[in-house]
Amino acid sequence: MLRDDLGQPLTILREDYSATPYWIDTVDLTFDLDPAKTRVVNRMTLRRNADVPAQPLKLDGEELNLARVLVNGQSASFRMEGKQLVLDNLPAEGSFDLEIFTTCCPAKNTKLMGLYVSQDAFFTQCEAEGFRRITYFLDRPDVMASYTVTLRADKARYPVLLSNGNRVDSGDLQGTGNEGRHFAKWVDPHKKPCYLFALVAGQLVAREQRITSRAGQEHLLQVYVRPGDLDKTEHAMTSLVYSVLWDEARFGLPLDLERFMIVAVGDFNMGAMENKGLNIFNTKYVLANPATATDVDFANIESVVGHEYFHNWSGNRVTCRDWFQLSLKEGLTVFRDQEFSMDLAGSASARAVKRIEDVRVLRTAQFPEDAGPMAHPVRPDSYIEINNFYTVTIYEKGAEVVRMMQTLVGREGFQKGITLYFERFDGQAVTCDDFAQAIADANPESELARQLPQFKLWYSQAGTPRLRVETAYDAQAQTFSLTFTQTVPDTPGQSGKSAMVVPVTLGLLAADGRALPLQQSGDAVPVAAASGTEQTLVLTQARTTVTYGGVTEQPVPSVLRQFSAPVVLEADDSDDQLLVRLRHDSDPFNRWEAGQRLSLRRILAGIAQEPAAASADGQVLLDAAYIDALRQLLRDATLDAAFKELALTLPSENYIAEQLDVVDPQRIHAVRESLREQLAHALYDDWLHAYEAHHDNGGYSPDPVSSGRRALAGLALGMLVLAARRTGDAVWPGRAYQRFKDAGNMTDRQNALLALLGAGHELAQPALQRFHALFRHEALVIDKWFALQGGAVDRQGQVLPQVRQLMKHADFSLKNPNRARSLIFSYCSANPGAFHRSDAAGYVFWSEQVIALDAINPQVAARLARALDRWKKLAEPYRHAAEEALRRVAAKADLSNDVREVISRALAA
Ligand code: B3K
Ligand code: ZN
Repeated sequence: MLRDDLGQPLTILREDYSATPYWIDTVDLTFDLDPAKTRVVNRMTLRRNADVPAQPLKLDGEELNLARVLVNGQSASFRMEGKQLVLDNLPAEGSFDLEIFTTCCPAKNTKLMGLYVSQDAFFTQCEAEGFRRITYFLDRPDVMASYTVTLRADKARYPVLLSNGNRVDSGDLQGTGNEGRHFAKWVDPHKKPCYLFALVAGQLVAREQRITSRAGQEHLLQVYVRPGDLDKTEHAMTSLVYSVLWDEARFGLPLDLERFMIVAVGDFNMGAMENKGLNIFNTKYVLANPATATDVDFANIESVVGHEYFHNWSGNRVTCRDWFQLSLKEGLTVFRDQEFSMDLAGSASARAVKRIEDVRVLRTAQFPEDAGPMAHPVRPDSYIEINNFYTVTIYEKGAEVVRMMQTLVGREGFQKGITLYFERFDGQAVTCDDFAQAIADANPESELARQLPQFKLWYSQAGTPRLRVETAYDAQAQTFSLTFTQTVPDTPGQSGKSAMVVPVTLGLLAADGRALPLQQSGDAVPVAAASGTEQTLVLTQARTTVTYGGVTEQPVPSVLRQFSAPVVLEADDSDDQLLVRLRHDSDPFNRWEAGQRLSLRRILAGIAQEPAAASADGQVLLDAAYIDALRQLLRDATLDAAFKELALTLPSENYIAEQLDVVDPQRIHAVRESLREQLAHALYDDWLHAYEAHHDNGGYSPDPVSSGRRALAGLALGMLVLAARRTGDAVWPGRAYQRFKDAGNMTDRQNALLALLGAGHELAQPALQRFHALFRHEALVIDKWFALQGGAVDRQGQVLPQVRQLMKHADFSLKNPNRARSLIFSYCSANPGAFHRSDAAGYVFWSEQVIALDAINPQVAARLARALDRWKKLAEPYRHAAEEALRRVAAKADLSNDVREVISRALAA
């Protein structure tokens, strides 16, 4: 077991939760901002929590220099217990004042937690436990206080001084020693946990917009950026305005502040942070114009702006009792931002595209996590470093759990549940159980209410359930039955699991694609929702059979429509059945899924072939039926381009790897590439047609229709350039290069460059050079430039040497998380064909970078450490080499807890 300096176990257990021994009612902070030595005076009023036995006050602190402690104005004695500041003999009755004087050094704060400097401005990041790096405090989310904050700093260097809430005073400082200095005083009208505290100070400019809510309330919205970036703030502001309107319209949740600010910062550990009234964002999720940002960037900005804004209710007004409940706010808020983007997308097809994209993330990132050494329940039972648990399980699987609740109670019922949840818990710090109970209580007649204890297994059981479906058609009796068998796999620390509540939306198709009516016969399986031709069954048993009567012909089942539950569906659909669904399924998600299954089947067959039997590059023979179906889809004038692009994109290498017990990443890469190349040739005329029909997009707009057209044109161009590899044709590479040069927006430009890179064409190099020259002053575009190279298709093992070379580039820095991610993560985590080298050099590189990053920024290092999570599944020689690399990192003496936890779990599992 891992222990701290005092010999205490490092593992924090959910079952050890106990209420806080003290409440902090008010906090008055004064900052004298100086990069080298910032002085913080923290004046608090506290009182004992009468519900728990009297005990000393233990305040958390980290990397602080403590100068003085006063209790009720008198200097007080204190002691240190490890990192905690301990005060005994505090007044037993009533409130008392506590003043703490500390200093810290923001300039040296490379962890980017607490108060730090980025490009000569001050920023904070407190979630989860960064506030203790600013002052001594009860750093836990269930302690909520009213904050007053005074910022004092040099006026010329830090003209803008921001904190949460409303600015109540500002001006120049008087007196000797204060020449050229000014101050601003902020009061936050809402109580909050300290993880939502924020301050910003620096040279910033703002785009502003005033809006009036439905209730007639006026609000000022501001997006702060560095001077020179204002021309990239329009989309973020528009997204913010839509977010405010949407939350009020869909959930009746209004903005509760006069002023709502977003500030962009170039050095940031994650995407963004929902500090009350003062959201701090990675520049990547704020700055965009058509020349610098892709459609994906525009869509991400909309989601992240929405996400952080929605936290204002789901997270800030009602927060988490403890960090084990993280998904209470994150799962719910991801669900809300997904719904927001879908509602904005408009058409049914655009909604489905968003759903497919979300499921793709879940299956390529969360399913592997749930099957690996870091698997944990949506509500974990233990952790060493909470920052390691901001995971796809907490976020994306957590969102699926909320989505299943909505499916079980219906959209209106869910709305009622949300209203009850906020009524019941406003201003409190609560648990996942509280949330589920509120949704159920608002819908007492629902399947959710009936099955609530079992439903909550989604919070406690880790691992992705597998749902097997077997079907039988009785032509004489005209019945069709489906038998579902459910198993939940063992995960580290959890075995022998129970059956879960699984909502399964399904329909039956005739061979010509007609939807068949659904009438259950025999013992009925509960249904959460039904139309004549679609039902949502609620499975609760390890084995369930449902039988439909009056089925006059052998049907094609379409099961798990809209991906109604986060499970692995195992079905033995024939190719013919999948082809019917690919042509006709009325559910776009399952239509797409049918295509993915057909492709996956061919890829897996290619992988299973003896390498010698297949041609050298893992050639898979493609059948005419499959090719024809894809051709029809590509030519179908009734389908949206965005959907076609998704349907014609092969499953990712990571997703393919998940289907296999033993993974040979090179083989997966070779077979997938071979299939891609064959599709490029077999559908050549169709790609040509698609490109011609979609490549001219007129003026730029990031809406779903035009971005879909660009996506399809990009895919088609990639295929045409790829086809030229074998034919030696110079026309398409030349056209791609030309398009790269002339592109009117970043999406088209990057797609053209990717087409050249994907085909390994010699024009990729001059294009990359030109790209750098054009955008050398745009940090976010330079990130793309690094990412394109770290993620490039590896044809001669050239990618790793190139990555090593790029680390020496003047623009590279390990200290900037975006830059580190753009090059190193793109290579180690997103380029399996280049990373898994038989000479182990990729893993050696990984271990070096994990160690180097850990000394700078443990949170970022721990993310990179996860690139080898699934090493046990690797075939030799990869497996052995990966283990060695993990052991090399583990052997390092002074690893952070962050990296130690990830590596030791990987080696233990
Ligand atoms: N709540 C923050 C994430 C904080 C991560 C701390 N390591 C952003 C978000 O989920 O909205
Ligand atoms: Zn969040």
